[in-house]
Amino acid sequence: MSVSDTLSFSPLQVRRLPLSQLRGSIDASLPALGALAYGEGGGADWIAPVEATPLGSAPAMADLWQAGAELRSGCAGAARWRSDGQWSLGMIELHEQRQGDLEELAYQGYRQLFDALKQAGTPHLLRLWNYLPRINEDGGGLERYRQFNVGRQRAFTDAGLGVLEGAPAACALGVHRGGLSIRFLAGQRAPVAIENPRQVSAYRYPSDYGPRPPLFSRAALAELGDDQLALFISGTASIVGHASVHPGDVAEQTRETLRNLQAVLDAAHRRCDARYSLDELHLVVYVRHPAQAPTIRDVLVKALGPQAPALRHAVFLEADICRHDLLVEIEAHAVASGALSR
Ligand code: 3EB
Repeated sequence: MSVSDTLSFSPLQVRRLPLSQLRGSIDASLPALGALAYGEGGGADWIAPVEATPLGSAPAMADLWQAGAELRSGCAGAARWRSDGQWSLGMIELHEQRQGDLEELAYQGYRQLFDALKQAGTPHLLRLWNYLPRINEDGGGLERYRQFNVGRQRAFTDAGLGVLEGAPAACALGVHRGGLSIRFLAGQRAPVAIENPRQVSAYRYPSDYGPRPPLFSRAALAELGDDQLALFISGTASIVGHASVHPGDVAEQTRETLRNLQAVLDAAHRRCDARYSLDELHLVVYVRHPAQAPTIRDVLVKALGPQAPALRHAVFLEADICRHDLLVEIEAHAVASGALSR
C-alpha cells in the first residue's frame, strides 16, 4: 500500500514566498507546520529565522511548510516542534556558555532534537539545516565545524542511528548572528538516501577533514502523499572525490557545484519515476563574499537560462561555507509527481 492510499494521510506541502506574504497565506484549513524565514525573524513562534543576510534586491523570502489541519506542538529542552502526526518541523537554538564547547553544544542540541522527534511521533529525519556561528574559527585546537561534527556524530550514535547509509539530507553554514541553530523536518517513513557518484560520501570523508566525518547524504527522496515525491538536496559545493576544487575561482566553483547538482538529480532519477530539472529547483545559494554574488548569479543565468524558474525563486544569502577554501554552496528542494522505484 502506498502512503497516499491511507485515508488519514496528510500530504506535506512546501511553498516559497515573500516573507511579507507569509502570515496572510495561513488559514485555518491549512495551518502552518512552520516556515524558514531567510534573513529575518518572522515574529511568530512557528517561523524560524535563518540568520543570514539576503543578497541582491529581491525581497526577503520564506519556505512555508504545511500539512494536516490538526497540529500539536511541544518542546524537548530547547527544541521546539509542531506536528500533524505525520510530519513535523522543528527548531533549536543554543548558545555557548564558554568558548570552545561547540562539540558539547552540538551533542546536546542533537540529543534534544532526537527527543523532539520521539515526542512528535515522527522518527525519521528528512532534512536538517545547521547554522553555526564562527564556523571556520579555531575552537581550541580544532576548527569549530570539526568540533560540531564530533558532537553530532556522538548524538547520532547515542540515538542508535547508523552513521553511514541513510543519513538525512543536510546543510551546515556559518552565520554571523545568533547561536547554534538547527532546523529539522521529519516524517513517519525513512527517506531514500541519494549519493553523488562524483563525490565520496561525506560520512566516508578521510580524517584530513576532521576526526569525525559530517553525517549527511547528498540528497533524500520522500513520498509526500497524493503521488508527490520530494527531493531534498543537501548543501552542494565544489568538491570532487573528497577534495575542494578550483580554490579562489568562484565562477568555476559555481560551475562545479552545478555539475554536482546535476549528478545528484541523475542519481535520484535512478531511484524514482519523478523527473526533476536543475532549472526548476528551489535554490538557496550561500555566498561567502557578498561582492561575488553577481558573478555566481551570472554563472547560474548562463547555465540555467535567464527565464529559469529556479532563478526567479532563488534565495542568495551571505554565509561562511564549512571549508575555508569553498566560496559558494547551493542547497535545493523540489516536488514532482511520481513514486519511488520498488
Ligand atoms: C560538503 O559537501 C560541503 O556538515 O551537514 C554540505 C552539506 C556540507 C552538509 C553538514 C556539510 C554538511 O562536504 C559541506
